[in-house]
Amino acid sequence: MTGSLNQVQTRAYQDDGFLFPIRVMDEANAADYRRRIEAVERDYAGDPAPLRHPLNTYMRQGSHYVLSLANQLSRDPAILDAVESILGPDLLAWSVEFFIKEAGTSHIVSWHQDLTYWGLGETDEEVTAWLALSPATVESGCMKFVGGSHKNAIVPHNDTFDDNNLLSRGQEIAVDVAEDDAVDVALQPGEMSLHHGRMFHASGPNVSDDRRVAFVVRYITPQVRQHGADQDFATLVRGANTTNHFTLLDGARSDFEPAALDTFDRVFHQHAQVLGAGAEQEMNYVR
Ligand SMILES: O=C(O)CCC(=O)C(=O)O
Repeated sequence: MTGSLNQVQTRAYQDDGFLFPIRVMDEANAADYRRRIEAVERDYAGDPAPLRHPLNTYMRQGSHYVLSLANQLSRDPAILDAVESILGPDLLAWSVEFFIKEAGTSHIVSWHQDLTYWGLGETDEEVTAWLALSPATVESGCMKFVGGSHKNAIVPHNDTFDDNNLLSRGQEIAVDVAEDDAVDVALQPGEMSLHHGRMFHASGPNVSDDRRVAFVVRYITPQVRQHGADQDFATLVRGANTTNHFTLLDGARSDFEPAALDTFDRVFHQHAQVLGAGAEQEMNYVR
């Protein structure tokens, strides 16, 4: 499958700050990826935890440093073709994660703009690719977007540290959000959405009887800079690293190799510092 966007699609992304649905693989392929990540969960989610951190910590950011499946999927040509249509030919994966909402749970994601705490400024050179590996419906807690909200600067956010909130600080936009205008981002397995880092977005609880399994990559161009720390890390997934703003690290070739666990910790601690700057409580990376 080639995934380059046409002019109408790229224009829609520029105007709305999001685009969906974009099919990047067939349902059987998506089901296979889901089966593989669920096998990782069975193998590594034991008690006591067989890894240095709870498995979900590895799944919620930097998963491509420790999981070959995440590394492979972050380089999927159809995903990269679509992202290239927005960001251009040189692409780095800054964060790679699995975002899972269990069936029949009350966890939500509050209204937020991704770039608020990432230290990357208000850049237009970042895009999130959110790939459904199970049905993402209103019932299962799909995302919702407010079209055009990426044209705002980063607006004030409050930290709620609400246990029910899947964001690490429970961060929430502190100004009125035009929720009635929000669009539900319903996706079938194998379809993805793209959204801008300043997009106002949120998601509701999963009241369905299936898990909501998503694979999410934050792609940036080499022009982006980390303003919150002296150094930051990323993985080159297409084209060339035309600057040295990010230290390049390799993705995993097999799962949880000892050297990869060290790499993960290096990135994790650095990102925790940037993401946690100014927070009054410890962040939660486990939910
Ligand atoms: O998956 C969700 O429900 C929210 C994801 C999100 O906020 C994001 O990918 O930026």
